[in-house]
Amino acid sequence: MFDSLSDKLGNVFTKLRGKGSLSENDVMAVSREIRVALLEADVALPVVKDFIASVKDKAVGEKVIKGVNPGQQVVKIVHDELVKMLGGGTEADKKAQELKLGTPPSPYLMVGLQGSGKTTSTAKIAKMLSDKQKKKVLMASLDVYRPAAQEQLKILGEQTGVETLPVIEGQKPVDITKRALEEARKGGFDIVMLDTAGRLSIDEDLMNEVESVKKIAQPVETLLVADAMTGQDAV
Ligand SMILES: Nc1nc2c(ncn2[C@@H]2O[C@H](COP(=O)(O)OP(=O)(O)OP(=O)(O)O)[C@@H](O)[C@H]2O)c(=O)[nH]1
Ligand SMILES: [Mg+2]
Repeated sequence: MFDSLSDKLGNVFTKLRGKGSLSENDVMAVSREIRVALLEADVALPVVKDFIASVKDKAVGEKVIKGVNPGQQVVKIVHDELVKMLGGGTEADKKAQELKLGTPPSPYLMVGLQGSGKTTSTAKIAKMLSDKQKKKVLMASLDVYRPAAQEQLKILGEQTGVETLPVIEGQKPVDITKRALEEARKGGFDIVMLDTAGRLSIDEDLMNEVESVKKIAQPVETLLVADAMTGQDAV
């Protein structure tokens, strides 16, 4: 997906670079091509519209068109806008993206479709929190359905050096949640990460279960894990 997007944008830019001067029509034509490239890469329409509008805004200005090297300048404008769109963001944006930390132990609930990467992401985030932010993290698997799911988290815990809640065979997700919160309190943990079983929104029993877990855990963060290749269907 990214390969085809960068190929297409590359072609647009190669054409531009050769141009000594640039008319408003050139900018329009370029905008159209970028628009198609982004839409084909499954970027949401409102995002594309905003993006094109702000590129056009900056590129059509007198300074660019009459400048020494307009083609290059437009390439730079597109580049800067792409960086901004992909999360450069302001300080306030970055602040908003940071994970919340309530009064310890803060419960984090990991949810998402089957096989979307919940367990892997649980371990990755736990490792980041413990290595970079020096937090004491406890991971607990609530996946009592898929064979070896709890074992999977335990192994990831050993690999990352993050503690996992000892597995008690036959315990239900709601009870595991209570035990995880209790252990986290007793053990002085900052964060307790609850890795749920994968589910489909049409599976009513499992949806009710995650609802009860949520009620008990009162998570400060509920993180939806989605496969990036799903595209906009994920939303
Ligand atoms: N390429 C790639 N593979 C990933 C990534 N995250 C997870 N995987 C793989 O995707 C598969 C499923 O990952 P899990 O973390 O077990 O997914 P899950 O959502 O916990 O799965 P269930 O608990 O069965 O619903 C595994 O083979 C992982 O190695 C990722 O970021 N990139
Ligand atoms: Mg899992």
